[in-house]
Amino acid sequence: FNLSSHIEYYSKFPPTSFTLKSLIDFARDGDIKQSYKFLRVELLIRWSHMRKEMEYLPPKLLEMPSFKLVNSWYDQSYSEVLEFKNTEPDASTLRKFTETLVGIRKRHADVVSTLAQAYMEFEKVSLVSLIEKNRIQYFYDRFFMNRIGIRTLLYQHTLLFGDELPEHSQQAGIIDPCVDVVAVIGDAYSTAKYLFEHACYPVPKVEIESYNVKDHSTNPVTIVYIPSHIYHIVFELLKNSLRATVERYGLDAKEYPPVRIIIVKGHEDLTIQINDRGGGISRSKLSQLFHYMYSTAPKYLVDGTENSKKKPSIAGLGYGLPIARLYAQYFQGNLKLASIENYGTSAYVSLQATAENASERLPIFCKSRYSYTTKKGSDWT
Ligand code: W6P
Repeated sequence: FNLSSHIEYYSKFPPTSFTLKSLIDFARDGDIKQSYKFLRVELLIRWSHMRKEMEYLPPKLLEMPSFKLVNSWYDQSYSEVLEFKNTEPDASTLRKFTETLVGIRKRHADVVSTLAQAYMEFEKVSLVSLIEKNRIQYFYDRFFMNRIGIRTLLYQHTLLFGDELPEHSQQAGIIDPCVDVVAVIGDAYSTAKYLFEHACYPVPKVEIESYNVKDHSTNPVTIVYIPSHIYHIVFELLKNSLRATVERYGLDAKEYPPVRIIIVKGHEDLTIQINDRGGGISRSKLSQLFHYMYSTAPKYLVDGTENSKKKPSIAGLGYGLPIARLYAQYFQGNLKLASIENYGTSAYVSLQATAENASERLPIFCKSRYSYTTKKGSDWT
C-alpha cells in the first residue's frame, strides 16, 4: 500500500479556500453528508501539497527521528481518510468518519513542538547553511499555516456534527459571530498573570482602550472570528510585553509602566496595538523574532532529559511569535512589531473587520518557486 501515487494525484488540485462568511453559511445550511464528501477529498489535497513541498527540504532533516515521527502521523491520517474514498455516507460511516477526524486532531496535537525538535536534531548533526535555514523557514511557515487551516476544518466538522459542543451557544461551530475582543484579551491576561505568579514574577497592569468606528452604535468591539485564534495571538504578545517590562525594571520594582492596549474596529481592519515599555529591541534582532531557526528554544527538548527538572515556565518553545503571526495571517490579517530601542515595543495585530474579506490564506505547492530561473504563479491562495 503506497501513498505516493495518491499524493501525486491529489496535489494536482488546488485547495479550496473558505471565508469566515462561507464557513458560517455552511454551518447554518450545510449537512453532514456534504461535509463528509467535501472533507474526505479536501484533507487529502491539503496534505498532499505539503508532502510535495517536503521533497525540497534538506534530505537529512527528513531523516531526523522527530521528523519521521511527524510524517508517520500524516501517513496514518492520510490512509485513514483515504479509506472513505468509495464509501457511501450511511449513518454508521458518518459516525466513523467523525470519530476518525477527532482521532486525527488528537494524533497531530504536538506537531509544532515535534518539528521544533526535528530542527534541533538536524542542527546537532549538521552545519546548517543559510540557504537551508531559509528553506526550512519557508517550509515551516507554510506547513504550520496549512495545519491551522486543516485543524479549523476538523474542528468545524466535529463541533457541528459530533458530540462536542462549542464554548459559547452563539457559535457556528468554531466561529463566533460576536467575539468580544476586550473580553478575550482579558482572558489572555488572566492566563499570563497566573503563569507569571507561578514563576514568582510580578505582573504589570494592562490598560485597554477600545473604539468601534465601523458600527459605532454597538460598543464593545466585536468581530466575526475564531475566538481561540485571537486568544493565541494576544496571549503570546502580552506574555512578551509583560516579561520585557518585568525584566527591564527588575523583579522587585515598586511600580511598572502598564502595557497599553488600543483596539480599533475600522471599516477594513480591526487593529489591536499592544505597547510596552520593556526597553525595546534593536532592529537587527527584531526580524529574528520570527525565525524558527534562531529561536531560543529550551534545551530540554533535545533529548527530554537535559534541564528537564526545571522547565522554563515563562519562556515558551520559541515558536510562539511566528505561530502567532500565522494565526493573524490565516484570515488575511497580519502581525507586525515595531520597536524603539531602549524604550519599548509596539505590536500591531490587524484582522479583517468583515467576514466576507476574511479568506483562508493557504499554501499551494508550486514547483517553479524552487527553481531560480522562473517565479511564475502564486504559491498562496
Ligand atoms: C519586547 C520584545 C517583544 C516581542 C513581542 C511583543 C512584545 C515585545 N516586547 O521587548
